[in-house]
Amino acid sequence: MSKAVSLIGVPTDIGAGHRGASMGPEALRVAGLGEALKARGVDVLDRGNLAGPYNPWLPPTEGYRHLNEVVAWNVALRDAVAAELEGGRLPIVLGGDHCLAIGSITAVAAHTRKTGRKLRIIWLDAHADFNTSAITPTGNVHGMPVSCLCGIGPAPLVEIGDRKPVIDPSVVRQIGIRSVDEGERRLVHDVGLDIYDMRYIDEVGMRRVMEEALEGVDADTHLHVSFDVDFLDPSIAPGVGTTVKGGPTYREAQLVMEMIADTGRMASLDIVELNPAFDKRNQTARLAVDLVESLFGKSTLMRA
Ligand code: 5AB
Ligand code: MN
Ligand code: MN
Ligand code: MN
Repeated sequence: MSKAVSLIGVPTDIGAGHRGASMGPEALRVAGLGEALKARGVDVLDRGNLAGPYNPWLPPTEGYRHLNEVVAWNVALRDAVAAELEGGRLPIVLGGDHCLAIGSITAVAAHTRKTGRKLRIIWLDAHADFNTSAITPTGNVHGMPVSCLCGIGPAPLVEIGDRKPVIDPSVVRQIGIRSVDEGERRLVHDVGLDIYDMRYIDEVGMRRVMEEALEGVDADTHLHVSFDVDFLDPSIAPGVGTTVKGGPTYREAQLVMEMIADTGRMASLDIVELNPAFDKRNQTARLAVDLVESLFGKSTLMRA
């Protein structure tokens, strides 16, 4: 794992259904993300925040809210992430809502093609984020990043990369899923998306889920983690716009992060959907920092 990271703040809620994820980057900084990584021996550069259009807070047009603004933010993020990867640093995207995974993963996918690496995406979320304009119940693009990356979506988003589709659905492993819309359910089934839903996690346990999700990850793999904070159970993580009960516990979430860290292959990370307007005393931001420390090797393991 690269020991040099760059924090990229992306203060926007342009793709979300609630205002406030725009405050996420600052909440993560206040919770001590940079300091916690430095304390682990990581070389941390905080690049500050990207700039982009203000949220006009309009209803959807033709199935999308704020499509032009979503594109502008994602183009800026794509270029910022590409620059960090180019410079050999591990980008940590401080969202911002989850539409930003489009820009982030577009840069990551292009980088893996350039370097001949295999891509594996671990998508930690309560939601599948595979909606389209035809089936979305909301028009919010934070519910569409995975479909857009897989080539299903509006032209300016599916053509944001050097290749369309940006990724093949087979590189994605979704974990923690427990809220999928009706049309979305059919679509993820049709494309064969690999979803480890909460029922499966309950039945086989998080250890086996992660073993399966990480299977095949080797020295040639670029592992991207897209961490939607609503992955976590809302009893421990209230600071998100779209809570869904029945999520992973603190220990289950730590195990996920520890097993990812054990691979040593994480090379890029999104932390998204943190919404300080819903949080209590920044506890969700502090929990996110705690989990990111585990992603970077903090462990409670005594028996190694
Ligand atoms: B998140 C919903 N499926 O499309 C939609 O937080 C919610 O990035 C999407 O996972 C949640 O609006 C998007 C109802
Ligand atoms: Mn979500
Ligand atoms: Mn999401
Ligand atoms: Mn959300």
